[in-house]
Amino acid sequence: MVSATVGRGAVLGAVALSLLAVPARAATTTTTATAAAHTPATAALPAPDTAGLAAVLRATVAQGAPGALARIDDRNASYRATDGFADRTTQRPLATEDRFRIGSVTKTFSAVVLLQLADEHRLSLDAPVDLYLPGLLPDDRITVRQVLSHRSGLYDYTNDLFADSVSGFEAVRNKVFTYRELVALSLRRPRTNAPGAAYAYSNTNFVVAGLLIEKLTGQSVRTAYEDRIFKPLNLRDTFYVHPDTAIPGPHAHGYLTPDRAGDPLVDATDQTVSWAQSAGAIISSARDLNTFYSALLEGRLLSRAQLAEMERFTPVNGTTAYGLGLRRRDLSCGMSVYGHTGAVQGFYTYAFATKDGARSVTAVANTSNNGAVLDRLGGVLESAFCGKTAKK
Ligand code: REY
Repeated sequence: MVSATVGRGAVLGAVALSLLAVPARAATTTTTATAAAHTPATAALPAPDTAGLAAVLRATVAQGAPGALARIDDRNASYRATDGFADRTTQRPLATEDRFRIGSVTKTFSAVVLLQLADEHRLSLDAPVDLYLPGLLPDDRITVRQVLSHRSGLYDYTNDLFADSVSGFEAVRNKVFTYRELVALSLRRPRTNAPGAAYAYSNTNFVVAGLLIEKLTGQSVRTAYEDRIFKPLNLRDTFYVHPDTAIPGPHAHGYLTPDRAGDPLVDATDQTVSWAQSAGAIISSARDLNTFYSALLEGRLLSRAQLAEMERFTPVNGTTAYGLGLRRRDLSCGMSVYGHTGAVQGFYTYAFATKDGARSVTAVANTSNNGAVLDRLGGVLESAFCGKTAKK
């Protein structure tokens, strides 16, 4: 079902009302749009392409995701769409309110905590990590900034853990690692580059970030996230439960796609995510991630100076750049959006917002290890920010 409401919850009209029959999965697509009665602050932005959004989710499910959801928030407006199932066993349809594992979107939260500490003059971005954590890393030239921008050269130990996706996952799903154990896994391998020399995405960097947070605050990362971000922004769907294995409250199940074509999906919902922790273990919802990125980009979490540091980007490829725990994606309509992607067993997430934070989108598919699903889901950014002008 695709429907729209305009005004603060008042149903004024249906923009595009249709029933999508998907007999094979008996799933529905629901788009609910709540647009502001007054001129939106993002007047320069085209209206989101809600039909395109529903089509992207349908295509994502067609590629093998049990379900997919998207939520766009545009100041007073909210557009929501879902397709497919939250749970393949009960066949409960996915809801836009469902909680999920956000994977590496966690990295922005970790970077925010460290940049707040920089605001408080308790951390210097250009100081070596060694100043705060003596002897942790074998190269005392590696700086905090290099770690947060994936330019440290620290090898990503998850390449080794998940060389075989299913057996690798099963081997760690109930494990509890210390941060230092994860760093030690990385240090068994040579560095990928000299400090600062190149961008190379590595979870090890944000494990080091977690250690820095704990060292500098004297608190667990959980307390730091809660006190500095979850509570001030009233993120009621957002949790850091490590080493607990369950997602609290209503949530999507996540299904890991095996490497061998034809093998059944693996329900990966319950796990410690200890292999990622401050690099990827937060649980949240689409509403909360939109609130988070809007607040961040509107300057409500960091000083202007630290936000500017976060937004100093290193090119990654033709359409992506990386700041400090923050990605930039350059869209076909010429606009750039800011946020992060996440991949944890069972869940792919995109969470991005405009530079001024006025419009944000979060999209989730409840499978992973499926490149076609990830590619399709990324189309949500074009629908959300480029509107109908998006290249298809
Ligand atoms: C870990 C493996 C991917 C996921 C990763 N995630 O680094 C971080 C992120 C937290 O960027 C797994 N892939 C999958 C494999 C590949 O097992 N053999 O896709 O579920 O979010």
